Amino acid sequence: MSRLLAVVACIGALCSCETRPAPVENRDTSRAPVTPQRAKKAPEVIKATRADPPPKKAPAPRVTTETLTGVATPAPWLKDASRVAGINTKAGPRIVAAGTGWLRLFDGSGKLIAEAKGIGGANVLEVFDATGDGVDDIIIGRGMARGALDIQPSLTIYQADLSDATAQTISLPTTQRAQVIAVEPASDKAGDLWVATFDSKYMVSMQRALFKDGKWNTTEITKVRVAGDIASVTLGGKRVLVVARMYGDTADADGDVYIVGGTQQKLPSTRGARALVSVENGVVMADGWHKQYGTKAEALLTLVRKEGGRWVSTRLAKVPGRHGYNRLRIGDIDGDKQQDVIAAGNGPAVAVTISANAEAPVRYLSLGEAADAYPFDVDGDGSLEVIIAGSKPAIWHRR
Ligand SMILES: [Ca+2]
Ligand SMILES: [Ca+2]
Repeated sequence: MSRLLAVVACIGALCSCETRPAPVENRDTSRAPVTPQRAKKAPEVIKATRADPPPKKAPAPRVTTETLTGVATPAPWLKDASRVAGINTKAGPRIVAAGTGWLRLFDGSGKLIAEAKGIGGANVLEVFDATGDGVDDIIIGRGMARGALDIQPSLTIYQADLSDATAQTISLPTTQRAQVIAVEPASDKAGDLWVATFDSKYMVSMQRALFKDGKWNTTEITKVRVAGDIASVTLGGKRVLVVARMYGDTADADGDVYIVGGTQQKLPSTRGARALVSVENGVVMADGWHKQYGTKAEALLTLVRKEGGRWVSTRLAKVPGRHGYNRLRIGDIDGDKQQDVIAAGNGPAVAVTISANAEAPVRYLSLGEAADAYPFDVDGDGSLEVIIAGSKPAIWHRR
């Protein structure tokens, strides 16, 4: 109201002093139509101070395709988790979540079942039988995080009770950059893993970890510059290690995807990839990355399979408005008997049907930023839900 009074007072003052010289800030004083100019402005000001409600804006057209598919039930108990997974135990399905300094097991309702402490941020969280007793294990890789910068990377294998007494630790090399990138089974028998971990700022060390005589031993296979992910792929009955790179050997070179060892056979990709996940005879990759991610990067999801001795690439989706995913999982989340790829790490979690025939629609599973998304039958009814970590943690259910 004081502003209205000031405006009215000002207008009144202008009317009473038409002959007053133009203000000094007006450069062309000789031609400055001081009064008409001000008078022209005045009605606008008065109109704006009326009590009338502002004209209603037409609703903005909904151009986004980010329509939630299914129901994302909020799971506030997953707050601060950066990695999530699921494990079937004798007591039922359990949700596994990891954050900086902690690893927790929940039932489907969010009740805390068990907790283990650990040092550092959660880089990697996987569930498979690493030790060969026929029971799934929880494998967690930890590295530096806010408040834990000066630490060594670690890889720990827990049983589902999360007890330290039964946990196994795989020693990782001392490094300048404590960050575990990925862990994958290296063969069909347990106690044999591939582990990718940063060795220095840009170099990644590929390790083979073997469990023998009650302990884990690691051997370095090779070093790879800026690897983003690895996958363990079975081709013709033999398991091979595939590595994805976001950059090439020089600062300006594009990344690539190739089989480690032998002739380093390349898989087709668009400028390398940030994430990989194994499928039958190949991988799904998150490619399209570019260091100028604001303008040149594309968030692609691409199926690359070996067929008749050659690599065949099929684009599954290009997600609008995103620059690339770094977490991929596989599962048939809609029950149509076709596997879906679930991607996270850049905006909401999305799912796309894996079809070798055509691009498929992108389906949004969450709101907010999804740091991780893991398909798992949380309630044990035979259909998959998706556990989502991030700014709006949730359990996605299909409708
Ligand atoms: Ca499906
Ligand atoms: Ca279910």
